[in-house]
Amino acid sequence: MTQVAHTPRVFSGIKPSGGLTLGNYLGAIKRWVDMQGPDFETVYCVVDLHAITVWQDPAELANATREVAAGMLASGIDPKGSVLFNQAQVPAHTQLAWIFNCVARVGWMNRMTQFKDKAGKNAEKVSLGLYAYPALMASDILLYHGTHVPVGEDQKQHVELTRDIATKFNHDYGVDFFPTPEPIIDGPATRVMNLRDGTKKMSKSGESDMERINMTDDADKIAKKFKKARTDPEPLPETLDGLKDRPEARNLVDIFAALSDQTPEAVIGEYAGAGWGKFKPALADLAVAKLAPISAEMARLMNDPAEIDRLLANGAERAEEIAQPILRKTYDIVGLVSSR
Ligand code: AQP
Repeated sequence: MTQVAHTPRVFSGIKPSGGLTLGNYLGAIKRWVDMQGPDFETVYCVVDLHAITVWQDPAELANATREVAAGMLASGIDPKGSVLFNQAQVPAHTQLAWIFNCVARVGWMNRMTQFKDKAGKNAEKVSLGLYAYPALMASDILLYHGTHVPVGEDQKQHVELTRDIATKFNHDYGVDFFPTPEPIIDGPATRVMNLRDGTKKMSKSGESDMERINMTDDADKIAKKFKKARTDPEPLPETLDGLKDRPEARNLVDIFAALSDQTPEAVIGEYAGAGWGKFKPALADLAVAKLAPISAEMARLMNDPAEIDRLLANGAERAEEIAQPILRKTYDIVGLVSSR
């Protein structure tokens, strides 16, 4: 049995576990926008079922789901060219996830560093869903026979697990059905770090609002957060090598590079020898120039939630058209009788 033949297909998603951050934008959405076009079919998902692996207030979850969709649209995801939807509206994700729960091994899950980080000392008390989440993520990707998965560095291990699940499924059932997708992790901002601690990544759900730039922050907030961002007393070096062991400084240079579509080397070339008093305001101005039009468009879209819901429903229908034949074939392969 051969793999379903199709144009290379991109799949990626974002959890509506809070508002979007600059990390989500630079590490994911901005790159998703760039991948739209003739080379790929692009499928982008608000992965709401992943969000509930930790407690979410229902009203806030519904709002965040629409806001993440609005952020994607405002950043340039084209709902006609790309398939844009929320995961809960396509039940095939959870149907395939169950099969993958039965393919993945407990030992594989135990190696997932994100689970260890999130569960911490509380591993006995977190939800079973948080533990099984990588199998649902494998289902998200493989349900569309996704071949390319643009993600931030933090998701690399989960895409590798997806490859292991695809390989084991194909091997166990003696088929060549699921592709082994490639993680696409490129550009200067694959791991945007926390503004108060350059060794931790910037997260939606981090403790302090000062540690992240939210896509909805206004110009004053952005300027204040960059001004207060932790750095060291040294000016910017002459070469990128000089940023080794200076994680906070490196992070700000990488953010500048990603926002201005330059390499970090080019940024250092321009700002060699500059102090933070010069670099931080320039970075804040750049961030405001890039983010202000997006947040204005997000606000406009959020004024008409019915329109967002209509777009998500339309995307879900298109997603289902791709997903259903793949799920049906998977049932056949596994021997699950599906006679209606
Ligand atoms: N700091 C980051 N730098 C680069 N990329 C990032 N991504 C997230 N944070 C950064 C990328 O954004 C995509 C969506 O991620 P997600 O929201 O589904 O999950 P996450 O990585 O767990 O994001 P958060 O913000 O850290 O959420 P919480 O705090 O709720 O766990 C992915 O491609 C991710 O790599």
